[in-house]
Amino acid sequence: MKTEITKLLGITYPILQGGMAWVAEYHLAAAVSEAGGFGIIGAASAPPEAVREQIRKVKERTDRPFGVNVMLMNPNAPEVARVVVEEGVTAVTTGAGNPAAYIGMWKEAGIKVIPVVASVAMARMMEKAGADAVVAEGAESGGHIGAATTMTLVPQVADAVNIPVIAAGGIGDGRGFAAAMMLGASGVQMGTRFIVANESIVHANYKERVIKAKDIDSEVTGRSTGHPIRVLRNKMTREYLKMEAEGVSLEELEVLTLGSLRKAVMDGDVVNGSLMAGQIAGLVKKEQSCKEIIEEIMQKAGTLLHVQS
Ligand code: TUI
Repeated sequence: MKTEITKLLGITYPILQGGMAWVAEYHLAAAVSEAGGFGIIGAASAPPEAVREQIRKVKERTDRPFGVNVMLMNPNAPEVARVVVEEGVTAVTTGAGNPAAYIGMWKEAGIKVIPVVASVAMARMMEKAGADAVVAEGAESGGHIGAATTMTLVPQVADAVNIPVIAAGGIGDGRGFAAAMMLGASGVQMGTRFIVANESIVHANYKERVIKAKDIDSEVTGRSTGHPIRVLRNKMTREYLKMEAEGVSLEELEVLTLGSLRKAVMDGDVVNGSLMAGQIAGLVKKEQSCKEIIEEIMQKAGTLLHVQS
């Protein structure tokens, strides 16, 4: 399938893998790119030299295009932004902030820039700043989220900008992919479905929680602190939401969540860990290779979109 996104990135299928903190490391990113999608290393709060190492490891595993997600709330973001230029990747996606300060530098280095946005205003601003495409991410997503849903955000962003739009949030199969294209997207980004990929290094306990999750098993913590994060419900979220409702200080809430994503991903602590996942977790039923996931989605989407046209 050829779209503006496959052309922009030089990939076979317009499926990007979300730059998930701790989860999106080199094994997963390389497997997604090898399967014809666009693998992304999630730099999250990793030190710049660790990001460099991750980039080199992907290059050892695949000659296909891949990218890095720069999480802008990371105090190291300026150094990570430079590492990406020094190492050279096909594209950078950004999250949780405004990447305007880095766009010129990345573009000069020939890197495509694809900010993740959660509003029409931000999408317009990014187009003006020189972005090559945007990911319009709805609040069905896991992790740090905006307010609008994918169904409402994607068509409004598609109408507002002239650069290609990638839909994210709530997409987990060929039906979601086809729906996103109907809303005006030229590609999709998926996170939750790739958490359970064979090649994902996420602890088996976390994968099992995603696979067993039902439609309404996620919660949003941190709405009152300005950092809304979607996670699967557990002891940690119950305590967090209770403390949040009691008006506990941001500092105390941070103590509860500090290192909690690492605990979930690496140690498999599904009780006290932060199990970031999107609302589509209810649809994710089994562990498969990235190749199986991508080919299954493209086959179903191909049938649906063909019938449409
Ligand atoms: O970035 C994400 N999702 C994330 S980042 C993350 S790591 C983290 N861990 C603990 C606390 C906070 C973050 C986990 N999940 N998605 C992309 C995204 N970006 N969603 C929403 C936004 C966004 C929000 C505000 C983009 C731009 C923006 O603009 C604000 C501004 O500066 O104008």
